[in-house]
Amino acid sequence: MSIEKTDSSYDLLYRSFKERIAQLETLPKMDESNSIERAIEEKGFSRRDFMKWAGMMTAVLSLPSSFTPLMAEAIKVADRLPIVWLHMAECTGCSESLLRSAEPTIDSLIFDYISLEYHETLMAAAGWQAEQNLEGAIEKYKGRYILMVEGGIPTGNAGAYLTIGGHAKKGKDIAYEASEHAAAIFAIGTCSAFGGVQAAVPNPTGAVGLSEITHKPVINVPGCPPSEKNIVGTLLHYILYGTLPALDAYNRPKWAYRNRIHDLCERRGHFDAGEFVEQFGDAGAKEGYCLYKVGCKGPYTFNNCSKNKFNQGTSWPVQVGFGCMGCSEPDFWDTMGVVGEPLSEKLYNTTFSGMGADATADKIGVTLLSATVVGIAAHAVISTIKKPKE
Ligand code: FSX
Ligand code: SF4
Ligand code: F3S
Repeated sequence: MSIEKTDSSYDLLYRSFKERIAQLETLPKMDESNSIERAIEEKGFSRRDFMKWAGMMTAVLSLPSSFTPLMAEAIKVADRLPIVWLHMAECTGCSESLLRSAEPTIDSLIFDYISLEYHETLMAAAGWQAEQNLEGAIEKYKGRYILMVEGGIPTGNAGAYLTIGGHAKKGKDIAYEASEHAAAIFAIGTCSAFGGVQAAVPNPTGAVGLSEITHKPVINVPGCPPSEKNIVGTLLHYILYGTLPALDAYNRPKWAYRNRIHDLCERRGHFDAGEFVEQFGDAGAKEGYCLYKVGCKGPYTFNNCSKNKFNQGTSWPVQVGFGCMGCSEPDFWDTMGVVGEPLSEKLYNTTFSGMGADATADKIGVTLLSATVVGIAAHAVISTIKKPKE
């Protein structure tokens, strides 16, 4: 059940955000020579661009537009929070999704601006020095730093499949130790949230998600990769609220993952009308018809891709005509069936463990899921009968 916020509850929220920002402002800046205004100017953005971005992030976090100035204030204090960003077993696509755009974006600029005390892709240090930096950051900012982890964590062979640095420390031990003293923990990407591609059957390295390594609460920000808005939004949410966001059954923030891809899809009208792409490149594809029959897993996937999009907000999988692969769902490599084929055809003789893929992210149940899949498949079949191919 969703609770409508009243004007007075927004007033209260506004005041509590203001207090939280004021509190963070009392903390020392990590780098006195840096400021968000300067970073914006240096990258050629105007104040107007920045406020537009703040407005967009306000909407992403489902707050009213009157909160936009507060959002701009919140990002200014982001450099007071030290961040430790660890890499485990993965492709680094999560960092890359934020950093490697054709032109600098405000999101990538925020990534430069926040205080990344330790980030293996970005830092100059290597080997012994890198290890020392990590230990130093953990010690110095004990209980204050935000831990962001990218990648699945191998546990097989006592964790020996992932050893890092001069002391050959195991990834699982590094992740555990860093989690122990963190103020908040975010698992960035499907690998860190649920194990990801390296955890796919037969999972030779015994890779698991971060939440299986630490006993502390982990906020999962899945996607392979997740959108930069969901990464930056998770940080902004923490800055503003100072608490964990409302989470779904898989510890994903509801503000980002409460809706199904299918329900926010621009091709949904075609699904309902029974207009499907039957084969990549056919006449239906040119008309922008629904991609269900060519393997779109949007009906079983929770994410906000159609709203945020990727590559500077230019596009997302369904828009380019490929469909959703279900990349923000646990074990999607195993449970979402063959890429390019509808899931329904595979469901009846497989054990589907992809819970959470039903009408709401809170309802878990294979039975419910099966009913949905059967319903969707039946709709696709009936639509074909009703609409004979031209
Ligand atoms: Fe995994 Fe991130 Fe996919 Fe890659 O590092 S979520 S393989 S995009 O990059 O962890
Ligand atoms: Fe969109 Fe895929 Fe749903 Fe079709 S099946 S409406 S393309 S999400
Ligand atoms: Fe992933 Fe599907 Fe979005 S494949 S990027 S959740 S559209």
